[in-house]
Amino acid sequence: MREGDLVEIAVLNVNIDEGVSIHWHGVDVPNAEDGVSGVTQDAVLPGQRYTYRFKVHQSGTFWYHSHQASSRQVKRGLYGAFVILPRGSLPRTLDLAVVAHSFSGARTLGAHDGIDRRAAAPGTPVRLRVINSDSFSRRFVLSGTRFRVAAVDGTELNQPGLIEGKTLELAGGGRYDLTFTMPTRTVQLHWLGARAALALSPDGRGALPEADAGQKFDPADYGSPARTRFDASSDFDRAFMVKIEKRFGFLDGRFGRHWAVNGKLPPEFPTHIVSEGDVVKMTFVNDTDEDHPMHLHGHHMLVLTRDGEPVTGSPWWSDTLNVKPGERYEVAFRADNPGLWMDHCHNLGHAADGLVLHLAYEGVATPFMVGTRNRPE
Ligand SMILES: [Cu+2]
Repeated sequence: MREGDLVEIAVLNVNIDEGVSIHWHGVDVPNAEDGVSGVTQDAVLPGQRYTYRFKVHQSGTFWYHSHQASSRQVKRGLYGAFVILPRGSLPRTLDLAVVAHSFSGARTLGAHDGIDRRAAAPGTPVRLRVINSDSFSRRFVLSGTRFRVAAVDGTELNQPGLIEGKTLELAGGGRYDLTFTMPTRTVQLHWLGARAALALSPDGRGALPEADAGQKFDPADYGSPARTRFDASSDFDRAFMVKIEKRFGFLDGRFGRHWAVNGKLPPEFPTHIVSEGDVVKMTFVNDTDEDHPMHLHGHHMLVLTRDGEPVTGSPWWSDTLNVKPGERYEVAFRADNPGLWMDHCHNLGHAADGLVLHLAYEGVATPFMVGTRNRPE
């Protein structure tokens, strides 16, 4: 589809007993189309049909997945790439969406758990849209060419420079667009630690380049700064803290060490309440020993600082920000999409274990209930 298109997608649940709903990850749709069962709709039960309809105002790399019992359903394959091309005519490009996913241990890129070889004529502009549909951070290497990270989480970067050999670590749910001009030799996108790879060469054959893991690519100092509608020096209308830790207590009647936010266990997590137009600062602190890819629905977050250090490269907009153990991020967003939105960890097992917050616009309530039928996580 293209930016500006009115998109209609009919979802028919043939035989998934627990129901489904489809969320458009990273696409800032109107709230009613967000596809979260129990928040923006009821789960679609077997035999039922549900139609989503929205205009796409962004262009870039997104994905869709079930938001009903998502920790099980996404793992088992209820997901896909969702690519929105920019307006206007495009140069002829080899444009490939590459979804990385683990099926009970088998690591796949697209439909391949081995090497997917394809022919690409030298001189062809190539865009690889790498999507991590797993719950855990995954690392990739693109070898055989210099390249640019043209976009992060569906948002183009400003003046991304040529890089080579860097390890690309993608948050669970995150996306990087990699662009390069096809050389005369083989280029390989390799999932580190897996057999899965995508190899492009002029004749679809040939020796594969070494896939050495280099220094980690860091969006925080990549590309050039540009003006944004707000930045670290803005006056914020609201400021929220999300400090993630583990605490002993009861969750659904189970005693144990559970995910806590600001010292509280769910359901006593804070709900972040905003008014339309607010410029909001949010601070994420990870006081645990696991990554938490924090995914805010309906909005993109501008990353301001990491561990107190300002972002010095291109404006870095994220919808799925990986907060690693010990890290602290400050982000900002404009509350410009009224509704009731999830803001949750996209390690879907963590979400199922309660690591889910909500962003609520003043005066907005939902008629849908989380309970027996609707289980968004
Ligand atoms: Cu998490």
